Amino acid sequence: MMTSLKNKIVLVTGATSGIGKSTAAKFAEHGANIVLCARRSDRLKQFSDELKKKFGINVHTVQLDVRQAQKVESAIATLPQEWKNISILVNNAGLSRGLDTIQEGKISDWDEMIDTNVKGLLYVTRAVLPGMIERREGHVINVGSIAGHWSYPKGNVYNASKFAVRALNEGMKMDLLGTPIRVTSVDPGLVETEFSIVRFHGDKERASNVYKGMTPLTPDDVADTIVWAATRPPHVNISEIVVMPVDQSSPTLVHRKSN
Ligand code: NDP
Ligand code: 8X3
Repeated sequence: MMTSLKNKIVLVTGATSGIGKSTAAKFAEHGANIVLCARRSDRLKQFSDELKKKFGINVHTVQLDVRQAQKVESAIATLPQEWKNISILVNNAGLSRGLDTIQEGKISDWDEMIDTNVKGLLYVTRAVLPGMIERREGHVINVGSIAGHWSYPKGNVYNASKFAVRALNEGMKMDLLGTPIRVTSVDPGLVETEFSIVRFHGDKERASNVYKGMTPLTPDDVADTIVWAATRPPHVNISEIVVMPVDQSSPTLVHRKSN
């Protein structure tokens, strides 16, 4: 029997944009109640209102920077009673900064990627998992990347952060063996979101060139994959899914139309 999402509590990090926002909306469409986490409170408020109105579900917002270990711990520990029983955690908050050789890379960019993509994912998971284990119910879904399967020139630290997510995904499944908790990594190729604008520090023209002449994935494509993994029968663990646009076969092999 498929796992029902109705009235389940789903916590999504990085829910103010792109893949996280679409994922929250897809879970809401299936009747789940959603905890939206991200740093931009104006977006959280607006999106929460939209979800409640459109799907008639409950939404709780948590303004949270996943890099702040103590704040993450206290945000999860002080969730209102009716929001404590998180069934699904989607570790999606993440970013790339810069596309530079190691010899020219900016240390502040490296810190931001490692602190968000690796340490932030760990802090949130550490705070949420004990409750899942105690209740004997839960699913952690990590948003990795094809960048965690293949390195590419100048991807260095972003690649390393996503290789780390893959290692943590594998390790979590091992550490949770013997519990009913499921662990999945969803690893997309090119998805058109704010990702490249963030990578290029706000340079929208450079960002749009990343997707020029090809058809990228949409955030909804990735959200569908995440929801599919979450709705498999409880004895089925989808460990890892790589999802790419038809126009892409590795980080650097992208088919582009010339005009
Ligand atoms: P977006 O930039 O559109 O969204 C990123 C989200 O992460 C935003 O909601 C942002 O919210 C949140 N975020 C960033 N830093 C933090 C932080 N420190 N604390 C809390 N939230 C944070 O990018 P995507 O949707 O594309 O990225 C989502 C995930 O998908 C990332 O892990 C990315 O690495 C991965 N990915 C993306 C691909 C792509 O091609 N786009 C391909 C493969 C994987 P706010 O700024 O409000 O905090
Ligand atoms: C994002 C995809 O190829 O830009 O994780 O690194 S890529």
